[in-house]
Amino acid sequence: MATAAVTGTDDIRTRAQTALARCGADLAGYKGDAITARTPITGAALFGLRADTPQDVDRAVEGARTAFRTWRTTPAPLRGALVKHLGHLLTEHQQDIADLVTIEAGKIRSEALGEVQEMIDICDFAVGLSRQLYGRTMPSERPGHRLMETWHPLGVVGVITAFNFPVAVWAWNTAVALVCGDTVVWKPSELTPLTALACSALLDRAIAATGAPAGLGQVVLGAADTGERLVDSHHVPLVSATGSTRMGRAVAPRVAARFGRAVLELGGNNAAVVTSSADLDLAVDAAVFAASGTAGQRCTTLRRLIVHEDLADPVVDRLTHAYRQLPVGDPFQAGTLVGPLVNEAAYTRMRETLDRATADGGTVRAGGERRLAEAAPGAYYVRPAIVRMPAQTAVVREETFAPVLHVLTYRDFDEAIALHNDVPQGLSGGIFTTDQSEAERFLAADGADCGIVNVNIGTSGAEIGGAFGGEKETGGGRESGSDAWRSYMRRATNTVNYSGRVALAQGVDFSR
Ligand code: UN1
Repeated sequence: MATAAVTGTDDIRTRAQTALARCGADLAGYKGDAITARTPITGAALFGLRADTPQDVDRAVEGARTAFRTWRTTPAPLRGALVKHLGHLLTEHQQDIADLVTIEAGKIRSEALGEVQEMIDICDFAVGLSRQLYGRTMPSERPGHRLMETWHPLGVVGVITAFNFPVAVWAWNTAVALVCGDTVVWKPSELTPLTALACSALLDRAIAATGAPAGLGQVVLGAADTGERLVDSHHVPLVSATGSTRMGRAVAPRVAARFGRAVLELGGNNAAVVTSSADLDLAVDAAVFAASGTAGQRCTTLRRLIVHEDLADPVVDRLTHAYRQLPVGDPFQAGTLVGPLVNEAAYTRMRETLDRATADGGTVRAGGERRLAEAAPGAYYVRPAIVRMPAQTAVVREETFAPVLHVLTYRDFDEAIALHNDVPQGLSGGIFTTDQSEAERFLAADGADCGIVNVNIGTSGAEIGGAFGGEKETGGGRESGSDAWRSYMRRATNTVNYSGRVALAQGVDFSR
């Protein structure tokens, strides 16, 4: 039981200052009173920072545009050298960035270090990619002609990130955008300005060390108006935005109105099916991490468990038993598995969700109560909750960014798939089964309708090598690995005539 006091705000402040200084970030240069950097560990304010004005955003975009003019013709493998250097700096400063992630997002040590590892991994991936931005050559229907495609840099990419993966999502976008020849203006969450300053300092150092054009990576701090300026800028051909579906609804039409491109990674309401053939030890173990890890604050968090009705009681019993043992508390403390919620609003939403679920006939089988309220009155530590639901009611179909796992039951497999898909979001899904035909059916065209679909793995914790993103209200964007890079480039189809004669496609005859 985590009753020990949490790390004091003064210690946290000192630790943040040390990490920022080691990364080379200029905290003093950002001093101000528009944004308050806080820590969910105690809920206290750490530093006051200035916000970038809309004019500052314009200047950042202009700086990134200027850098783009040089960067777009820098050979891609040389662009890779910059990202390689960034990867080295991230390796060197893995502890520092992880400290800031723990301080601002409340992640436990292992998850904070894992997030930085995800950044290092995407740098490796992008360096390899810098020699693999392949275009195809297609057979031309005309004699003496060559038909091919070339991928060119797009321009300035606006990257908008959320508090819960304050640095990895920036790295997915930035590492790939940079090797693609783009430049980046980053608008981090208001809740995590310090991690952003540290990462942007590391990128600046990598730029200086490799002789890349200054200005190709910019950071702008601020609230919604800062983001809006970036979203509306005609000089930003691609906006990659991660956050709530509500944010995506605001961003997407604005980008579309100016014919910009958007990569959206929005809400998830991820489910896993536990079939009667499942290995229950594995399923329960995986579900506990997926549902309660990161205090339920991943877009891939497991929010719904769809269990065969014959197994519902043993599964819920095992889960509640596991939940009772979960150490909730200071994420800096060794052994803690569940850190704090990001703020009071998250806690209020969690309580509202539990009240609505109960009103719909749900039974809270574990958790939901606040912890450490005396030791840290400004922080919001909660026990992750399990709610047995009689049906997939409206509250279950919404994403609540907190650790609430709704357990539903099914009788036949088609019903399980129907329940799985019957939510507005489509990010990640999983199935626990030892029956190959169930697994294959879940992966098939009439199976799970998400962008990420797993077998015998929870819904969270994807590797960077695959494309990351989802369907429906999740926004349809793909970031990170596989061929997600194509969104960051423009494709030119080229036909070259070396025949010395005019030959028209489709056999058109225009002879005079
Ligand atoms: C997010 O929560 O926005 O798959 C990203 C995962 C992580 C990324 C989550 N690799 O859970």
